[in-house]
Amino acid sequence: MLSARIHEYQRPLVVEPVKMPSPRGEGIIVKVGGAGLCHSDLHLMNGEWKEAIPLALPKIPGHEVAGWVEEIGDSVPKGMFERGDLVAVFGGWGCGSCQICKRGDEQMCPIAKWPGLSQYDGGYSQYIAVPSYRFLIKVAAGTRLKPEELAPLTDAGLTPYRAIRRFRHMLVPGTTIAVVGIGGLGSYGIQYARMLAPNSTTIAIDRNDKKLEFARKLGADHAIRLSGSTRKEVKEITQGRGVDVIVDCVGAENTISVSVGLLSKGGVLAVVGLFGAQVCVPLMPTVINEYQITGSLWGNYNELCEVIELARQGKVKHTIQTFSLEDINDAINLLKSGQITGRAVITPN
Ligand code: FEH
Ligand code: ZN
Ligand code: ZN
Repeated sequence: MLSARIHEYQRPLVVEPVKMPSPRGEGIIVKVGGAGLCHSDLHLMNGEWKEAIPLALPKIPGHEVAGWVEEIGDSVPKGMFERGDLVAVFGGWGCGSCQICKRGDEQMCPIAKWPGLSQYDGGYSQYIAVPSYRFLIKVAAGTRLKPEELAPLTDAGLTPYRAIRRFRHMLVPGTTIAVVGIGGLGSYGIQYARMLAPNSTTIAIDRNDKKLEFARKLGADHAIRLSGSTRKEVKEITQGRGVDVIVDCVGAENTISVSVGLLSKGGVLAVVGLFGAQVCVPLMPTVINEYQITGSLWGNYNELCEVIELARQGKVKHTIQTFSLEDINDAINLLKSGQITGRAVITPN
């Protein structure tokens, strides 16, 4: 099969033939229909995460995957999957037995493995070996969702969903939610803000005017530029109250520090982006205003089912740019230089 692999950090991926995997036990081989390109892949390929996520190279990255069942392992319960089924790959490969997995958050399992971000190869390949059928979500036959639309839902379309869903109880009428960074995650984030908090005001924040325009099209009530005057503009929009829930899809040191300055009393800053290395916030305002600063990791299996259901109902707008596997390094360069609107998706088959 043809795959794109990291051979050396800070070098382009090498597109080359690799031995096709065979299904083992409860595993399933999926023919990749789409694999979304994530900023996490850029950090990984750049070697920035080599201590946190040590990889044996060469490695096929790609953790946002959908496609069709190709081969089924012997221990997969009979009748559960058929060859050709359209499936989304849930990327938090937990042990299934620990308390965190049992409570449903397999993406947070202490020994979770993620495709392309662990010893398992990912989806920038014609085929991916998924170690268990438990990590597949079958998409009902007859839905109009294409694998290249489904793939980004498993990460970019899932991560902001979890973050907003966790704090939706705070988003009563008269409140405000802001999404910082209108890239792959943020473009879904704006849509979920409108869906899950229809009576709150939605603000999109980005430094790029084109992305702000895009956010308005996706339903943001306000789209404002990340700059020295962001705080003043947000104060005006919220009549001095500040923002109740902020989802920072960038996670850079400056987006975090700007975001903290926008919070309402008791407001939540949920950081989902991983651009920076530290969260540094001023202590006094954090304590006296009871800010809640939290991380939010990806999403769980059930949340992914909910996201896919919203998409099946036609409620999610997909903005994707597809690239062949041979052109993956072009897609990577476009993502690096901020020239992708929505998600770049590799379509290897
Ligand atoms: C990164 C590293 C490890 C787990 C999950 C992640 C997410 O950012 C994937 O997008
Ligand atoms: Zn990702
Ligand atoms: Zn576990």
